[in-house]
Amino acid sequence: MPKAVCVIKGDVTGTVFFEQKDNKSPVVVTGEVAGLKKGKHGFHVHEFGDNTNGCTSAGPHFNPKGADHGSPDAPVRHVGDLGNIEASQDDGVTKVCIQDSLISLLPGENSIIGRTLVVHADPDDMGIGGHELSKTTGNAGARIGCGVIGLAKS
Ligand SMILES: [Cu+2]
Ligand SMILES: [Zn+2]
Repeated sequence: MPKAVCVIKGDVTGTVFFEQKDNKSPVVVTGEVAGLKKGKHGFHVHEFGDNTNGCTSAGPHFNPKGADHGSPDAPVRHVGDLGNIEASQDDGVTKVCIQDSLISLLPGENSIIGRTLVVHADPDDMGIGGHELSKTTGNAGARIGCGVIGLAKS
């Protein structure tokens, strides 16, 4: 059973774990992010596992099909669109608990291994906010923490 892990660094910090039983099963994403402001924060897999210039070098949302940005449960979305995580208070610890059927830990077009997980300052509007950035980034604002997703011991 493939497993992966991501250590998030930046203005916020955290550790996020990924597990997938097999190629027909969703990826289960769990973990914690500390230091968020109260509210929703965009949570995405970005294309590159490159953090040489901080989270900026991770590039755009992971989008192998060239689709529009959307919510995780929408028929049209980027593979990397995992929606939001929500902090219930300022500067607390926010639990991550997501299941996603599009991302994969196995080799193939949708594999997220070696790419970057990014946490944003603002809510992801799921592509429907009417902002000029809604269809590309969900207008989620600055990248306040990120880390490369790597294989973990299974
Ligand atoms: Cu993002
Ligand atoms: Zn997206």
